[in-house]
Amino acid sequence: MIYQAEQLSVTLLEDGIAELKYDAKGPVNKFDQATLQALTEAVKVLQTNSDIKGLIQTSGKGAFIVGADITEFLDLFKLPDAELLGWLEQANAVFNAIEDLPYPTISAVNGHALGGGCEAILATDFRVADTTARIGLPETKLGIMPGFGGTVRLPRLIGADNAVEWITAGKDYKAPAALKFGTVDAVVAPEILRDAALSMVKDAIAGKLDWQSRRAQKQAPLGLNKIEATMSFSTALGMVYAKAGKHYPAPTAAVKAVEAAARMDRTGALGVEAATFIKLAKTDAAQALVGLFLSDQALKAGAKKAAKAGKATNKAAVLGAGIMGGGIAYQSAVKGTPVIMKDINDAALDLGMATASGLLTTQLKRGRIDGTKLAKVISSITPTLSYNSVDEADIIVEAVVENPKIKAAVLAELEDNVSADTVITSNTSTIPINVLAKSLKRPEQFCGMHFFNPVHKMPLVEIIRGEKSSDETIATTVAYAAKMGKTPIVVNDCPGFFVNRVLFPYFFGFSKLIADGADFVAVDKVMEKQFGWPMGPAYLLDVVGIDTGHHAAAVMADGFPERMAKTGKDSIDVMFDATRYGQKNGVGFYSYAKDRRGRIQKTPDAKSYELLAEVASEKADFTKDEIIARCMIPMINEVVRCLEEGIVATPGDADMALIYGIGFPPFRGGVFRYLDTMGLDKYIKLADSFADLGPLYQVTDGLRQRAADGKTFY
Ligand code: T1G
Repeated sequence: MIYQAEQLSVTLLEDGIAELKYDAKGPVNKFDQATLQALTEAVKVLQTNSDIKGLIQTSGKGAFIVGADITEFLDLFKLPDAELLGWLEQANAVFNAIEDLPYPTISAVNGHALGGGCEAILATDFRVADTTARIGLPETKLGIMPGFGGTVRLPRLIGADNAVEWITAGKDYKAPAALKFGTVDAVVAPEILRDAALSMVKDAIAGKLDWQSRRAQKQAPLGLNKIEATMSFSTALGMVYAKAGKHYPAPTAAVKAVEAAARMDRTGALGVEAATFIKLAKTDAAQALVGLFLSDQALKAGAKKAAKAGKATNKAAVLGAGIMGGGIAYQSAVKGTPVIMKDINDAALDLGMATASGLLTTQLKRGRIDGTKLAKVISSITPTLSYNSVDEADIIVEAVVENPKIKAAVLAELEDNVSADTVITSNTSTIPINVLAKSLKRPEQFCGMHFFNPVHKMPLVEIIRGEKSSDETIATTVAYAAKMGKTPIVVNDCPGFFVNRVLFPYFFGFSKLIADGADFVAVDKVMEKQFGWPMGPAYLLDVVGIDTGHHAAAVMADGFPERMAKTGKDSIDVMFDATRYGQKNGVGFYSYAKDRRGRIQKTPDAKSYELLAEVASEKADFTKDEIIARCMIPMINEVVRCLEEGIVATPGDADMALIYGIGFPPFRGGVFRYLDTMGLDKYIKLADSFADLGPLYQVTDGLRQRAADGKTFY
């Protein structure tokens, strides 16, 4: 061993080959500041030890390096530009030094080599990967871009167009794809990875591999002339902008940086990269997206803890084989938990099985699963009309119709047919868990499990803790949801739980806007294009279903009469009374028809305007800011109330639930990050200017106090 630190070591092997091995104490190798410091020192040894003739760069863990340490980012990004530049320059100095070592260098890549981890392997002359490798530059997903030379070295290695694809998509590539692009030079089985790297470096030392010209090519400016460059980059820029949109500046900034640096030498190109990185690091989008990564990690950690505290689910059961039941059964089975699907009639079971097999067939057609897997998953769903086998399940999800009486009866009957330690959950979207628990003898074994439609696509599952739910019941349910590949978020019981409780005030804000003469198409456009929602409120109501929305609105009005009680007929009632239930029956605010490719298209419908005239005053124009404020303030205030009342545990939980449950624009980071970014004082002033619109616009005393204390949420 010629250098040893906590995170990495350098060993001199036979034949003058040095091995730089990353093997940190924690679960992954990452470039935190301490590792960068250790690498800086290790590289001095590599530069000065005259016995070294070649280098292999390896990892002692199941993955290579996951990149820079994201947990350091929020503090780093707040630093003055010069200090942030210092961080980038330290990494660049050390990667340049590796690239300039006076002997051949090879990386042996296993598992994830992401971000800075990918950039570390780009610094060596060659790369050999094993079949577990996943290589990529995910930085743009965090609202930033590669900062340790990725935008400089990757284009020079695989061409500007390919590099732009890698950098802007932010995804990671499996070893064969990386080989095809030329990011790695060879792919081998994991058992022989190190030997393959050793053999390559020996070949290079022996002059059988021309590492010098390889290196020279990687360091030279891109061989594009100005016209070629302009043409290829402007096409890429157009495509990237069309996909990322104005709210996500990182992908387009990255393309511009690659373009600007294309004909520069390494120093100049790294300078362009660093300057662009610093600009992006200071954007609200970067703060929000990095924050979301951290909140997501906190949720994952919670799910891991739950898996230890709760009971393992080896078999599950779903009661009620409708669209939701079928979707839940599919999701359970496809992620490896066999599931019993019980209903009271064959037709319903057929529908549930058809839902599951339809989803599997789509996966098969897309090449994501093969026929064997399809057969295995289908055979792990057992349809049944009787309770006989239901007791085999460790956890049961009740998903019968959303009717309190029917659910109560089904739950009571179910409890009598299962053993005392079975966990029972209800997939209800509106009925309080404490109400349903009353029909059970063992309410401590019961909680809510609110899936979102379509189950296979929506990442969130709200786990609702009733007054009597035990900690073990919650832990078992959280662990099962995580096993299903979902993000479980635990909330306390209240009407609408968390997501619907905050969504309906937003719909009420929308309805009031319509009543005051706004055009629903214009509102949707502003909420989509300006605010960034995937769907505006009218469109979302159509997708949720006006009948469902109408029912939930009544539940919310009942639950929170002081703020949400009806003051008269509103736009949702108008659509409901006209049996315009939205996408499900082809007409709602919009009308829906399939286009030639079979995709459902919406068009504004004159009939809607005619009907809405009953509740709307004369057409009035609202500014974009007014539209956003009038829709968002009721939601924001309700989210704040939920935190103050302990319905959600943390701002991070709330923000993730909003993003995963209803598509709150990620670049805004959720309601609490949005408030922090805007400034609480500014928000309160804004909300107060709309206070005459009613109690939904009243800011809580808690928020005023927080603002007065100068506190933020994060
Ligand atoms: N920073 C800090 N911790 C990280 C991390 C990272 N980059 N990546 C993973 N972890 C921790 C994670 O918190 C967890 O810790 C453990 O590793 C396992 O992760 C300058 C700017 C790698 C695909 O964006 O996508 O380099 O909870 O539970 O599901 O250009 O983590 O066990 O204590 O998620 O198998 C670019 C982000 C940074 C990669 C593994 N890198 N990570 O997923 O396990 S920007 C990324 C992931 C950068 C330079 C720049 C995933 C994963 P603990 P896990 P997993």
